[in-house]
Amino acid sequence: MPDTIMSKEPSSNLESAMQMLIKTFHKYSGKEGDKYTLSRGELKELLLEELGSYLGSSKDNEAVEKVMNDLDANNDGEVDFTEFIILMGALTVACNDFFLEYKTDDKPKEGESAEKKD
Ligand SMILES: [Ca+2]
Ligand SMILES: [Ca+2]
Repeated sequence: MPDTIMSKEPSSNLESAMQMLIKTFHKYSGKEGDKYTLSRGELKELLLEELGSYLGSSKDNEAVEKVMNDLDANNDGEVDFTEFIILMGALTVACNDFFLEYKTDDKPKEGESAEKKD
């Protein structure tokens, strides 16, 4: 039962990360309309407040509209938790790709004073 899972203290970082995803979603989804889905406005708020650095310079309505349209798989104008988790999955994959690229290309870049590991 979700209730018993959520009432337990997370025992690992991964469990707390999962709880954070759920809590963050509901923090915004409960603001207007359906409590369990994100409206366009709620999604925008979540993206700007929680993922501002990922959106980078594209903090405009067009970018939010694009994300909304990409995420709203069933075209009901709302992003439900399943649709939201797909975005988080895609972003995490992108972060992992970046991490792997950085790891394999381990030599310090020119002009950057990267700390040397022994
Ligand atoms: Ca809502
Ligand atoms: Ca939807």
